[in-house]
Amino acid sequence: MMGPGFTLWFTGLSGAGKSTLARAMEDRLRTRGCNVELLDGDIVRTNLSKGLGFSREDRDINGKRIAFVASLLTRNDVVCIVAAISPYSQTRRWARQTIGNFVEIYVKCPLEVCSQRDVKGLYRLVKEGKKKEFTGVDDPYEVPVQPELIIETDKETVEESISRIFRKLEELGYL
Ligand code: GGZ
Repeated sequence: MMGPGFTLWFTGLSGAGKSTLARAMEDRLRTRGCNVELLDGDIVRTNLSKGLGFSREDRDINGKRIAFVASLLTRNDVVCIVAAISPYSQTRRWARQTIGNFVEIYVKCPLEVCSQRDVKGLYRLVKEGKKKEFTGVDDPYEVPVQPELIIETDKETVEESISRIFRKLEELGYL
């Protein structure tokens, strides 16, 4: 299937479930015949954004690079899925304006739950004082004011979330 491209932009804390939802959406959309590309923050940071840190400036540069690539893909009718903390409203607003067909999904999960999940052991390092500037702990996360959708990963299953995202995409006319 070819259709108008759009970007599905997942934002939220580390461990909130962005990558899980992004990969599930990638699979489902491919099954439907869409051309899909996934830009995941931690993967982008090993190549496109190699060398960048976590200062406001570096996170902003990272977000803008992702948005730039997403805009190229989107205008060529690819469905681009982004999973990046993208903690600053200003950067997300820039992404929205640059990309155009933009669906912002706030992956909401309390810090305590993310910290308990600690999928990568990063929260533990933060607690031990071995990691600084960690989003939600000693670095800001600006909650999205008007995202297209809010997914609460501590309250719903991945299946439920995926269904809600599909319904939203249909409602918005992308699918
Ligand atoms: C937040 C950090 C940090 C700090 C390393 N703060 O959950 P993860 O591990 O796999 O994904 C996070 C990733 C953050 O990259 P993003 O590109 O998504 O961030 S941003 O949009 O803010 O540029 C996390 C890991 O890197 N990580 N240090 N200090 N997350």
